[in-house]
Amino acid sequence: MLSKDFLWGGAIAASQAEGQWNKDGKGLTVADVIRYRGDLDQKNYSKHMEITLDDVLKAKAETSSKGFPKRYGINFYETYKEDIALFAEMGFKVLRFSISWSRIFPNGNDETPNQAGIEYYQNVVKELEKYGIEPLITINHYDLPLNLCLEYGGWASKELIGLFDKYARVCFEALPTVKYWLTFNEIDSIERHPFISGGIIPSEIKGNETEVYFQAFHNQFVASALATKAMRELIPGAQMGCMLTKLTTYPRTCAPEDVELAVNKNMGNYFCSDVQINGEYPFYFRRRVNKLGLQLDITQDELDIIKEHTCDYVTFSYYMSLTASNDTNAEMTEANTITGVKNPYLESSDWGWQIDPLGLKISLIELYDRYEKPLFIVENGLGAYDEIEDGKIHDQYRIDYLQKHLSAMEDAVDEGVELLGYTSWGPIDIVSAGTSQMSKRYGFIYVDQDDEGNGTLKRIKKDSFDWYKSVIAKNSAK
Ligand code: BGP
Repeated sequence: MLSKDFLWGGAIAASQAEGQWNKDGKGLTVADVIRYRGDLDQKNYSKHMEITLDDVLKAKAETSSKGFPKRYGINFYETYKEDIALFAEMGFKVLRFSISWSRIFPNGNDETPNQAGIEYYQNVVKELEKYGIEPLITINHYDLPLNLCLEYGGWASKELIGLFDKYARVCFEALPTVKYWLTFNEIDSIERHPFISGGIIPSEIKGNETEVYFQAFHNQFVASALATKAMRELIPGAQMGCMLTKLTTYPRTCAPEDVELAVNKNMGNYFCSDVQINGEYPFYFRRRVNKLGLQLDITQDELDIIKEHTCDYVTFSYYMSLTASNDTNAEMTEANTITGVKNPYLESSDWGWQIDPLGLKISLIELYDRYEKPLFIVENGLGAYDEIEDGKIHDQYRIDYLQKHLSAMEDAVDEGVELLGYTSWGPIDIVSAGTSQMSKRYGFIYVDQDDEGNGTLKRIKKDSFDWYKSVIAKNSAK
């Protein structure tokens, strides 16, 4: 049985929803230089994530938002009051959203913060609190100020640690009523897509790529720990979470070689949350550093900071599960931010993500067993093509996906997992992180806009809107 104060809601990110990419003093972010690539295979996440310095500089010079969906999003920057009213109508208790660093410090390293940016987020929090909706804020969600990429090489540079601390402190001072915080979205994703997660352009790396990524991991861990320290000073009682991409991986067969592969992949999936919850580098990290002979710049002071300021709760995104196989001919399939080996026992979404509700229960129990900290599902949902028929969107496929995942979630809670809440990803249709599509829709609310940015931006409730409203009212999906 879910607790009576279970936090039901939804999750969005600034660069996928706000739009108004250059309004009220906002600076350019790494998301603003990502073009929509309708010519590419829409399932191939990593292809869409590829970018060179030349691509970045050409995009930086573009003054129009045409072709750059993350520059216009769904205009949440201007429609947030109407959209929040729709979330309130469903009975939301929490909304996860992110602050765009470049609305606060346009270049990431400006002397003084941009007051208009601060006021925008204060107004969003005020609007949420009007309806009794808790804000859950991600301080950085795939939209690093572009200048930090170009001037410092992104998170490969320790310069960003102090700049992030300054930025996080401005957020805490501006929003002292916010109780739930996260530092980096899917902090484990730097190796998978270094540009949007770390502001690192792979083709510009001099030397060992893995060494740069592991240095970036370390720098983000230190920055995250310092932000946790700052939050505790500035908002006593607030909670800091870590956030991982839960990529639950099964061995494709019981062959020991497949099992070993799956064990290593799952160990690799946990190492970031291990650092942020346990406060030290786990065997997995040390083993890779030693095996690869990585030379990292890690000081004892930094290790002490990581040790002292660990997180209060564990959050994660879960969409699908994967398998691992040594069979080089095994059929592959796309997944969230990576490609994996297809599981013949599971159905797939239109983007190849394998639908595994029981995998969510397995993930919850594994995470709770590992950390014994409160958990929070901050992303889950089905990206699908929705059609408008007689002015309605009959998204029974989305209801089925969510109902099965929520039921599995409740089963895990019935077995003793402490779960604070659930925020479905994209409660309103927003721009896809991986492919910049609008047509990959997750919402309970349809937004009239296509992949090229054409449309009225009209909001239309889907069938799943009333369904989710009833789930929240019953405090159960069963
Ligand atoms: C996660 C990101 C989110 C969200 C989600 C769905 O990795 O944290 O930002 O976008 O993936 O991915 P997509 O939007 O590519 O379907």
